[in-house]
Amino acid sequence: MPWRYKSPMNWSDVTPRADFVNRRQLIAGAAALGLGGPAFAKIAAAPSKYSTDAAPNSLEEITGYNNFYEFGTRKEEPAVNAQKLTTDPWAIEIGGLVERPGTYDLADVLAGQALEERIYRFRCVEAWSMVVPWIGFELAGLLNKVGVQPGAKFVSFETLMRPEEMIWQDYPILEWPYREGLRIDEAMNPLTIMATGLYGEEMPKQNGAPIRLVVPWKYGFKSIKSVVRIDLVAEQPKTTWNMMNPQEYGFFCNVNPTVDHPRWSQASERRIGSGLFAGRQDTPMFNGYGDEVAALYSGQDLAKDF
Ligand SMILES: Nc1nc2c(c(=O)[nH]1)N[C@H]1C(S)=C(S)[C@@H](COP(=O)(O)O)O[C@H]1N2
Ligand SMILES: [Mo]
Repeated sequence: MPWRYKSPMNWSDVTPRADFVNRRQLIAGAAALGLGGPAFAKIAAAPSKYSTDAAPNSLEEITGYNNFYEFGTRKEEPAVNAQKLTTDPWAIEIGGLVERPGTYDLADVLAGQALEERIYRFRCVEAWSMVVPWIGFELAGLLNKVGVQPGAKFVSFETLMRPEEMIWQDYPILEWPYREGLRIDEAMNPLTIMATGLYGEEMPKQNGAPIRLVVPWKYGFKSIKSVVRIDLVAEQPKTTWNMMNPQEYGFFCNVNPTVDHPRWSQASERRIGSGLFAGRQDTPMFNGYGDEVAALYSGQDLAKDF
């Protein structure tokens, strides 16, 4: 655990939902009056029925305790090392079995997509969790824009490869670039978003600026950061952690308290931070999103397809 969490924080150090909501209203009000200076939010996003009522973690927690191996393996390293990353200009190459393949500038990727705030539970395979107020849009909107061909059964994603800025890409701690994948029905589920910000502001670099995937019913490592390539493919794509250790990390990686990691239990989780709801709690199936996603896996043995 990083130093930050060794000294207990005060209740006032976290951002309870009520304060957060007030802050958003303040921001909206300031924007309406034309007062929105650079210190205020740049992103307007609609609320969503998919958001949890759980209190979000503080901005400090979300941006200070990260997994982003391109910038180091210790939780406090990305906050420092990722500041080097150049995120403008940014483009995503979209290819494979699509009607309109091409290299899309970030502005083109965002064009026509409705940004929403999605306050999601986020559960890492390492058995810690947070609640994050993401800003993003449904991946389905982007896939429909580029046109999915009938033969496409999976979507694969890749992170930027840039060792000059991503200092750990010079070392073979993972097989670079970081890559992830989803089945097409998972990719099209309305819970699956491409996130461009959090807490009403642009995505912090350590959280995967300028655009990253968020799949809230799967372990956090599926939510690939700083995406530069998306391919629609017919076969199940290679994914980083599965390539690294297929015994420990499957392709699906659905949050499942009944299937333990070979080296630790997945039955419970440690909520990061020291807010009212911090501490250990039971992990729900599909991270609590079963109503939305359980049907995707009917007929599958999730102990085998872990
Ligand atoms: N490119 C890339 N994406 C990544 C990772 C990574 O190391 N590199 N780590 C994953 C893991 S293990 C987790 S838990 C989440 C962490 O996201 P957060 O730092 O925004 O909480 O990012 C995921 N996406
Ligand atoms: Mo993770």
